[in-house]
Amino acid sequence: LALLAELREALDSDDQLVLALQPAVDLSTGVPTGVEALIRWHHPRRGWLSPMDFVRPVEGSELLGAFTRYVIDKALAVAADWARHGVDVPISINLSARSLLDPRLPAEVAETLRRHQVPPHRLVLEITETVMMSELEVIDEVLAALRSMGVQLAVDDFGTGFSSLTFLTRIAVDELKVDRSFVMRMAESPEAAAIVRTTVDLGRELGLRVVAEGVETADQRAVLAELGCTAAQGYHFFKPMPSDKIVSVLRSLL
Ligand code: G
Ligand code: G
Ligand code: MN
Ligand code: NA
Repeated sequence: LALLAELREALDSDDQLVLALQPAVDLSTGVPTGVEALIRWHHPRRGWLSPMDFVRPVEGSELLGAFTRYVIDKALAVAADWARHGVDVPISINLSARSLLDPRLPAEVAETLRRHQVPPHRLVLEITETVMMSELEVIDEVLAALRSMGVQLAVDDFGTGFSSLTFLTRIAVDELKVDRSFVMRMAESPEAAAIVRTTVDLGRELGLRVVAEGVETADQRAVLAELGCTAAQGYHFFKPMPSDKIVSVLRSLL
């Protein structure tokens, strides 16, 4: 595939694949609780591409390992830069399911943390529920190894996995991210509101952070506060922004 050949070049060129950064904030104080890294590709001919345009093909290719290492390296470089500016919020990255099948991942993460001198707890790996539900032993082992290093785990798109919650008893996680589909419908749909409330309660009960995603309006923010949710992310607070903008934004909020 031409796209994959071009991506291989992009991974070498170092200036085409960039991270957009979106803070999540504490709903009562406005202080950032973390920042999510979202990859974008500045393609030499096609302009800006969204991860929707290329992550799928990468996941099915032999480039996945190199791509995952690239994202981890860039994100930890960003975290190291923040530390130099006295900013110490955690950075979250989105991991493809298949990258968790690689038993070398924990050692690669450990090496990258050391190289950038970033403490492991500053890194949050976002994983979708579907991944965590798969019974594959190697995924459990990879996640357990990462967590025992001190890296944090978040369940992304929580509530969209159409299945049991048993994975929460199998794999210790630190954070649940309420999928934006529930946040969007919360005001009209009692079901969506109940799911958000239940997730917030579950998080409190299990001692996990809960972050509501995709908050676009002040009304949604108010409903979340009523439901007891303490942290949120979305265009209402910040759109994903370039790495050269974020330090000043974070410093102004901390
Ligand atoms: O950033 P949003 O722009 O459109 O991201 C779309 C989707 O791509 C989301 O599901 C998000 O989790 C995913 N995504 C964003 N960045 C990365 C990345 O670095 N790696 C992987 N595997 N997925 C990503
Ligand atoms: O799957 P994941 O939750 O990682 O996807 C995050 C996606 O949501 C990214 O594409 C990001 O750009 C997008 N996003 C972030 N905030 C908002 C928001 O307030 N509204 C919408 N519609 N999308 C958002
Ligand atoms: Mn995410
Ligand atoms: Na999500």
